[in-house]
Amino acid sequence: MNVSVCAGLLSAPSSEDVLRTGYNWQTFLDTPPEEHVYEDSRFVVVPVPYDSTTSFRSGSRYAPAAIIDASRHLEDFDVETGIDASQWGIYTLDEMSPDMSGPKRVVGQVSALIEQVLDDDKMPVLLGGEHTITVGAVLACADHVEDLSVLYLDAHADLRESYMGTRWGHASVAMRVSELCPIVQVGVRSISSGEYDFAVSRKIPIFYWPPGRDSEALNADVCGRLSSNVYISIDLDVADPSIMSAVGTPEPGGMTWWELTSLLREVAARKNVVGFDIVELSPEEGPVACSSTAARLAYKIMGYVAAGWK
Ligand SMILES: [Mn+2]
Repeated sequence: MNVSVCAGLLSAPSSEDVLRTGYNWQTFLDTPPEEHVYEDSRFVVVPVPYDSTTSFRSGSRYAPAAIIDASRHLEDFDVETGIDASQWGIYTLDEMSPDMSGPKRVVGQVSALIEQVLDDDKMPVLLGGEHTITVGAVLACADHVEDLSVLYLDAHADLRESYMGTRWGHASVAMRVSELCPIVQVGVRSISSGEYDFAVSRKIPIFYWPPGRDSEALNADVCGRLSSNVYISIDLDVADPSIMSAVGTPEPGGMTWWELTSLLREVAARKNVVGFDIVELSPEEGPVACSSTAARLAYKIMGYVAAGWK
């Protein structure tokens, strides 16, 4: 939340303060320009407005802007963790301009971007866009660290070899990721028989939803399946439509806010989180509360990670 305008009124304002009448800097948390310094930031928000392989309800290209806009209203302090993750610096890149010649090209673009962020020793926070962009991020992370695994939260298994003529679409993301490093899937409640057989034959751990046991046991089991370095990918349709209806392909019976955040908190406490993404928000398909929920979720994870940096 930007308080520089108020602060400016208490002391003799500079001409710059007088001219600064707006609040909307279009940065995550509305970070004002003087605090928005790439070199000083541990988190880098990477907005990727791409949704061209979406097969049902498109519109996730509008999600990065909607999430960043909603983040203006978040408190910097998080009462659950007792910390203010913004102290570690959050830099928001300009929206990536997707190469519209095909999803494979977009994967390459994302990969190059994330590679740079990791080379600069920062944590990428990818805001989609459709799930396809995750493949690019995982490519970069797998290149950057040893012993990487992916925690993949999604209502859908996304294990199709190809879908609607492309191997790089949103329905094949977990399949492509599983070719790069081990993957652990949580929250699945929509899967084809072919995908199911594939997951069994390849021993891909899938924690279906509902889990049929308490969160503590489940979270421990999920952590036990992950390696030391973890990339987290969150398709927002993993959440129940009662809290997240603004997604392209909603599925009933999903995770509650507390189930989702308790798992993420546990993973951040026990593993080295290399980066994460939040994808598949389609802001125009649901109430504006969904954009706020997505923004809060992104900032929650930053808090869980930063708690380990204290
Ligand atoms: Mn999904």
